[in-house]
Amino acid sequence: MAITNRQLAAIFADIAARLQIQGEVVFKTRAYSAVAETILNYPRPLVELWQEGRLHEVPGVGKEIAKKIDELMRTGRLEFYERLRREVPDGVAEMLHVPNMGPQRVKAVWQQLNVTGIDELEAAARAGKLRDLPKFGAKTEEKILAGIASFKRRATGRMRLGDAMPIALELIAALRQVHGVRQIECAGSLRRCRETIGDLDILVATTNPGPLMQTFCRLPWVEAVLATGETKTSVRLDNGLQADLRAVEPQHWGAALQYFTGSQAHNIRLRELAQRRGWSLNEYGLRPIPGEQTKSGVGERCFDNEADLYGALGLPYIPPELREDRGEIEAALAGALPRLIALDDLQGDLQMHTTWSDGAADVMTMARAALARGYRYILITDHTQSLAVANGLTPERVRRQRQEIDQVNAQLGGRLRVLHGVEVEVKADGSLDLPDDVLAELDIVQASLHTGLSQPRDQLTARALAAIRHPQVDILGHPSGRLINEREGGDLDWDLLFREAARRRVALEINADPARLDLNDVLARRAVELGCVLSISTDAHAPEQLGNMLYGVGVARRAWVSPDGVINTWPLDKLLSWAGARR
Ligand code: DGT
Ligand code: CA
Ligand code: CA
Ligand code: ZN
Repeated sequence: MAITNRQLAAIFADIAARLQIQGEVVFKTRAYSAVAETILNYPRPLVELWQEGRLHEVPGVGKEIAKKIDELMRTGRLEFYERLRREVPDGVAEMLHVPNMGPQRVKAVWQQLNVTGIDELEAAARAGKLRDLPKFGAKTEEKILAGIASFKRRATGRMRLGDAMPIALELIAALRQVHGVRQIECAGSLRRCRETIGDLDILVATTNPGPLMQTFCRLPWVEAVLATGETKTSVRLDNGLQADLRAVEPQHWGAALQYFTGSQAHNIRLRELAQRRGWSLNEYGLRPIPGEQTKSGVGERCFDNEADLYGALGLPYIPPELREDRGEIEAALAGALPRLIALDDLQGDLQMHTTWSDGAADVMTMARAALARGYRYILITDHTQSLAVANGLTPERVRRQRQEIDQVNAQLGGRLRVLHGVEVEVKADGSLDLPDDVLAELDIVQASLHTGLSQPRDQLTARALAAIRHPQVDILGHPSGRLINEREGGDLDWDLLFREAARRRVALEINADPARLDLNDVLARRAVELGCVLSISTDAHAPEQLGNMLYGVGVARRAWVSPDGVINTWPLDKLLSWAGARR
């Protein structure tokens, strides 16, 4: 098969990139990237010029490059390129596509931290490992994380909640200072805690919108102002996300916040309900429909808070996470809204890693961080032996880790209980990666699938079922294995799995890592419907990642989950007797 111009151009562009990372002199790398550009835009297929012996007519194609094109046309491969690919791995070259990662930075993280791909780069940045490299610093680390978020967003046009939330909070903190601001909140999908965000919608109640709009345009995260007016401004942020700022008068705050929180589907249902009661509903409030008799008399009604608006329509307050038209309005009318779980309900975190496997901190550091969050217990769940890339635990190391955990518990003097667990690999045949007697010594065992996720449905389901039927397994971790914007989850027979988990009282995890959020909202709701208990855990690989819990709670709220069905809201003795009852 003939090589197309596009393929040729891609090879030369890639050669340029890898040479740059190696530190090759600029004029050489420029020659390759320039010729790539030329070939991509060349009006005739180069294979024809090659056949005619006229490659030298292509601008930028000198002797060296002509020889390489000839080798590619004749053999379909280029030895020079193959060698370069061995020297600079694909994952390393790919990092060059991340905004804010130039060749020198790629080289530095690769050679000094042994980072060989974008996911590892993200993990290193989150664990604070980049800031200490020469010429990096905390600011650069932050910029690289923004670059990764922007890179990953290209797949779907939507950004992960965990990438959007921190910047939204920073924007809000900055704008809150502006004179005249009474209320400020993020509306839209972020407030509803969707797993990905299309754009940010910031809403402000103010008597003085002018200075607010000006301040917004000048914030350091703003890369471009797309449109600006008296009460609305749209900008593009440096991570590629669009942010809309709207200002409303304080008396319209409630109606506006409700309107701009959405979802659109929820709002449509709410407007229908209002109409049946003789009102028209918009972002300013309720207005009587002319000629119709309204229940509450006449005149327009403004709302300075959302609850009053819902109340005026005969409804209890509906939390934003439920506003997806998934039965919440019917439930509200019937007085059957669930009491949703909140961050404060959690007494512990049941999945985290330490330096015993691929975590960044030791047991004591994680325990102190958990104590600072007000937790009563944590479960340490390091990886097991077959996950060699993560330095997984052998039986012997599990037992040594136990000694360290006992020491930490002794030092903590009962303020926090550190439980000993593992995140045991479910192997390709459904068996577990540690012997039963080792698992039996642990307080709580979490099982996870990290490999073979593309197996056919029957096989994958059988593996997951085998795991939850194992007498020592208490929790199934990140059950689908999906990575948002990166990898689809496994194809499982969910109902079958959920029914079995419910029967065995094995918990299913909502993994709060913003890249996972697994189970997702829809599956978690189904699991609860079928009688399952859940755990919500961060899977933290560094102490600050314990703070990701809010994303997991967001998913649980979107799944209509109440606290009593979540095992880490339980007191320690209840948790341990639940685990003990299965063995
Ligand atoms: P996103 O940005 O795709 O993640 O999702 P949302 O829900 O944030 O959507 P967005 O930003 O287009 O609009 C924010 C909210 O404003 C939306 O949830 C409901 C409300 N809204 C915006 N435009 C309309 C509209 O044309 N009709 C209705 N009913 N509501 C709208
Ligand atoms: Ca939005
Ligand atoms: Ca918007
Ligand atoms: Zn790990």
